[in-house]
Order: sequence, then structure tokens, then C-alpha cells
Amino acid sequence: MKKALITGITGQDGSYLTEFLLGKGYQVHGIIRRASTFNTDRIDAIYADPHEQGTRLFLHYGDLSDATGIRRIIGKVQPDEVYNLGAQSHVRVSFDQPEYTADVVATGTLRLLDAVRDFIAETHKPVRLYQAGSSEMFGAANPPQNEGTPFYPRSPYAASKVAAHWYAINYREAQGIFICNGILFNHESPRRGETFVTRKVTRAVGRIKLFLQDKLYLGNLESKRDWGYAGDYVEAMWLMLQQDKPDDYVIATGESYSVKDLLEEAFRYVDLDWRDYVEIDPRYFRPTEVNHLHGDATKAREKLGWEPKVGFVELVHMMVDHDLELARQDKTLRDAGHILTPRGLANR
Ligand code: NAP
Ligand code: G4F
Repeated sequence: MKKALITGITGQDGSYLTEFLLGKGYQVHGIIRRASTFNTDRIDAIYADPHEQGTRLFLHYGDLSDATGIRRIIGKVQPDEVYNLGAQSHVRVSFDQPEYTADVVATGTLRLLDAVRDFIAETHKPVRLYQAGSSEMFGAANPPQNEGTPFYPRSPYAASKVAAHWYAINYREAQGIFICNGILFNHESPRRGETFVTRKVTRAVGRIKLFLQDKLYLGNLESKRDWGYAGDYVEAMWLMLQQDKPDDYVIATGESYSVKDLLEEAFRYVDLDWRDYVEIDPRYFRPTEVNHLHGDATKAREKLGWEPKVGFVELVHMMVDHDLELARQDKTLRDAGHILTPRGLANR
């Protein structure tokens, strides 16, 4: 049985990748952070008590800022494949916390690479590693962007991902480790964090439709993104590690839409006009914006045989349907007399 180790297992991608790998028969180990409140919501449904026979999902406390802990986990798990998904992944937040973002996203990757390098040297086990790169690395580069497009990062997050990308390439070339950089364009789902724009919009649509909220405050509506479905994208991560040779791949849908297009589709789906509800709050503007991301995933299609299955409209509808159901549950509680405070109010 193959063993995979995932950093960032509690995140959107970590949860989909875990389901995918369990489905492929893997034993899956994930690194979780200690938090004062539960942070395993996304994987609770697939987690079974480790005392039960046949369990194939195991969690370990750790943090990408803690090299000793990472090394200990790798030594204990002895993974065949490592997926480095852990990150402070919010672009806007990275302007407020640049040093922390660099420590986790860039240096955290370096800590992991170095731990894997030493583990391979000691055990001669051929570990393969996936590095979660981002289309944010292209930043201000003209669309469409592919593997040959020069990086032009526009945030501390993006600059940190560029550093991680080059650390990974250097460990591949200098240490001979099987490492792949996935350069993934935005991918979303009903499990997307509530402060990313797609989920912020679909969540608000559900709540506005059911009269639980009357306004939605956003930043720049003009920027364009190539939005795909996270469930499709985790398959690409796995495919990269199954090839004969390690390489880097852009993963994208090849279609690009503006935040306005997103609003149009999400509100129209529930027969509302977004112009009646959306207001601009400059607090959500970024000091430097990425205006237009539009990926060209020809290489992944040709070499990995990978193609996205879910398109933009289907994705938006899937997310609105999910968030309408959550709003219905909230409304039921409110109508039964419970006083409701929207989750995560302080974070938006
Ligand atoms: P996400 O939902 O924000 O999940 C991030 C994960 O990283 C969470 O499990 C989080 O743990 C963990 N994490 C945060 N700080 C950490 C630390 N110091 N040590 C260890 N783990 C830490 O992100 P995602 O959307 O799943 O994205 C997965 C990866 O792909 C990230 O590296 C992201 O930057 C990258 N990426 C994402 C996209 C996208 O559109 N989704 C596109 C390109 C690249 P908690 O749950 O405890 O916070
Ligand atoms: O949803 P976003 O925050 O995603 P962003 O910045 O593109 O980053 C995401 O995708 C990257 C891949 O390209 C990942 F690497 C990264 O980890 C993350 O998953 O913002 C999308 C666009 C931006 O142009 C932003 O300015 O939406 C615009 N926007 C407008 N109003 C807003 C808002 N974004 C957020 N989060 N909140 C707003 O109120």
C-alpha cells in the first residue's frame, strides 16, 4: 500500500486530495496544526478513529515553521509521496503578514524539501514530492500564461510561491529528487474558504435570497480569473507524481471571467440582480492587483492526459446550491428563535 503525506490536509485541496488518494487505495497521513477551535471540518466526514481496524487516514500535529517536527513526522510515516499544500494562502492577508507568509510558504517549503532530502539519503527510499505552486506567480505577466511565461509576482504571497518554486527546482536538479511544481490557477468548490471571492459571493447569495443578509461588500470587480473546480485539480497533482520524469505543469481551464461575471451568474441563478446588493469597500482592494489570469494547460492535456470536467457556470451553480442549503439551515434555526451570528463575522 502506497503512503502519502499531505501538508495542509485540513484545507480545501487537502480534503479533496485525501478523498482521491483513499479512493486509489493509499494510506494517507496529514499534518494538522494545533488550534484553539476545531480546524478539521473539511475532513471530519472521512476521518475514522485510528483504533478502528482498516483505518487508512492518520493525522499528526505539525507546522511548516517547525523543521524538527516535520522531520520527525517524515521519519515516522516513511511516505512514498509528499504533497506540500500547507500555506498562508490568502493574497490580501499576505500584505499584512508578509514575514509570516514568507516563513510558511517559502521557507516552510525549504524545510520540507531538506527534510525529504535527508530522509532519502538515510533510507534510500525514492520519495516523490508535489509542490503547490500558483498562477499568482505570473501576476502582471500578459495572458494567456503557460509554463514558459516569466513570473512577475505582485504580492508577498506570490513572491514566496516563486521562491518555493525555485527551491523545488533546485532540489530536483541538485539533489536528484523527484519533485513536480504544479502551477495551479484558481480552483474553487463548496469547501472553498469563506474569505476568497467566489465563496464570499455564493455564501452572500444564499443569505440574501433567504433574507438573512442585505448587503455584500467587495473590492475590485474588474479583475479576471481562470476559475476551475478543486475536485478536478487534485487529480492533476497525483498524475504529475505518476509520470516517469518529474516536471512542472500549468493546470487551468483556459477560460477567464471577471468578478463582475461571477456576480452576474451567481445572483442571476437565484433570480436576483447583484447591483441591488453589492457595495464597494476599499478595504478589500490590494496594494498591487493581479488583473488578468488566463491559463494555457496544453502541456498537462498532452503529457498527463488531464482535462477539467467542471466549467465555470456549473461550478458557480454547485457553490450557490450548497450555500443556499446552509442558509436554509440557518433560517430554520433563526425562525425557531435562536439568535444567529454569521460564522466568521470578524474575518470578512
Ligand atoms: P487553504 O484552504 O487555505 O488551506 C491551506 C492549508 O494550509 C490548511 O490546511 C492550513 O491549515 C494549512 N496551513 C496554514 N499554515 C500552515 C503552517 N504554518 N503549517 C502547516 N500548515 C499550514 O488552501 P487551498 O485552497 O487548499 O490551497 C492548497 C495549496 O495550494 C496552498 O499552498 C495554496 O497556496 C495553493 N494554491 C491554491 C490555489 C487555489 O485556487 N485554491 C491555487 C494555486 C495554489 P489550517 O486549516 O489549520 O488553517
Ligand atoms: O478569491 P481571491 O482572494 O483569490 P486570489 O487572490 O486570486 O488568490 C487565490 O488564487 C491563487 C491562484 O491564482 C492562489 F494561489 C491563492 O492561494 C488563492 O487561492 O481574489 C480573486 C480576485 C482578486 O482580484 C481580488 O482583488 O477577486 C478580487 N476581489 C474583489 N473583492 C476580492 C474581493 N477578493 C476577496 N478575497 N475578497 C473580496 O472582497
